Amino acid sequence: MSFSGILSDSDIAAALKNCQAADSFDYKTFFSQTGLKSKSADQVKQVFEIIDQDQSGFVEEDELKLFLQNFAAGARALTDAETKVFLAAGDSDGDGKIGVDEFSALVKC
Ligand SMILES: [Ca+2]
Repeated sequence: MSFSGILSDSDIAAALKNCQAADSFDYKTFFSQTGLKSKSADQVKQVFEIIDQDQSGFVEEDELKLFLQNFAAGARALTDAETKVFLAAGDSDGDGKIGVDEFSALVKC
């Protein structure tokens, strides 16, 4: 598991279970339940680097859509509506993608 040493498997499982239904994903709840919210800046950065699958330095909309699959391979994709809300929440400079600073701020909000 790519998040081993950062997040606990049981916290991840509980957070994923809570957003199994389409359009039930809430990033604040998810960051809180996975324990990510209380992690150090370095650990949040490590998580960002996993989510940024093509290592472009940004999490783009297509990567955000598959956000949950970083936590469990069998997790669902986010719906278009969830992806848009998530992106809008994180993209504070309006460039259409989420940088590491934006991600860190979003996790802590
Ligand atoms: Ca990327």
